[in-house]
Amino acid sequence: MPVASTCPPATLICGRYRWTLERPLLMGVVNLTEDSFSDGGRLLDPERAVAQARELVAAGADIIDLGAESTRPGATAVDAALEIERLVPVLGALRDCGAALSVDTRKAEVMTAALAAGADMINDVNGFRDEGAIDAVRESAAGLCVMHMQGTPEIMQAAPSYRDAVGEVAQFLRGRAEVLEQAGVAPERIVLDPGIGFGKSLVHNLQLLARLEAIAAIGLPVLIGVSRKSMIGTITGRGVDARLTGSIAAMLFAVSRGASIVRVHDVAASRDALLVWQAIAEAGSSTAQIQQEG
Ligand code: HH2
Repeated sequence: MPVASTCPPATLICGRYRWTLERPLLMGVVNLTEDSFSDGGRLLDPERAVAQARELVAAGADIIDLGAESTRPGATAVDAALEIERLVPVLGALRDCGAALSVDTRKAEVMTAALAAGADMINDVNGFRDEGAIDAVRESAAGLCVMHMQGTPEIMQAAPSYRDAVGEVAQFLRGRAEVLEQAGVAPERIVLDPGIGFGKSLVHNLQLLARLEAIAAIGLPVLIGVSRKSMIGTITGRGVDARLTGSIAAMLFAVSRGASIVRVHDVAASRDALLVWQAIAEAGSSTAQIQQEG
């Protein structure tokens, strides 16, 4: 079944959660890794990870994205057993934290374990291309984030190359959504992500953000992760810990071009920025309506 080609579906289903997407959703990042580029090593202790997740929920996160393997450029792979060992206790402790629980993994085995431990969403930077990945998720009710990545984290930033980055990424995402739907996944469970920084140069990242409508036009909700990424560092000259202002600028641009979910490290600041953006955007659309009616 082809995916819809106009507006995103009115609802997004992620396990226990169902959203109507009238406002952008905030996904807060918690990395249970040694080597993530922004918070690696800080949250390996499950108690600290749980406390950090609870803080992000209190600050306004709708979704907590738990990752147990870094996907930063050059990162080394972690085996499935270790990912599961890191994730399962934290999922259990956060089950009633008040936000949907997403697990960032490429491995079918980890997806199965995460779903059994209560995950509401699986976020796959490899677009459910690993063997068994679709079978692991098809019969659940979990939301599925399909991300585009050229290459693998080990080599993806060596020489990213496209004829037409926006067209190729859109084609890939449309194709993966079709494969999932053909496997029996309801479109209301699917989210698409162009994968900023995953096998892309600065120019590719900028083109994808500038023309994000082309991805949104596929007709499924779009997730964007720009928070603290190297594209922000390259443009501003700032280190990882000083990229908040640049990250917020990119996030607001993305929501104005159709992103429905934003993946961020700094939830409190992002929430405030989104609230202000949304108040202005809503006033603009009601003024346009009054003028039309008049
Ligand atoms: N970015 C990262 C990881 N997972 N998932 C989606 N859907 N979109 C993204 O842009 C995305 C992602 C990289 O960020 P982070 O988790 O902070 O770092 P690391 O991969 O080093 O753990």
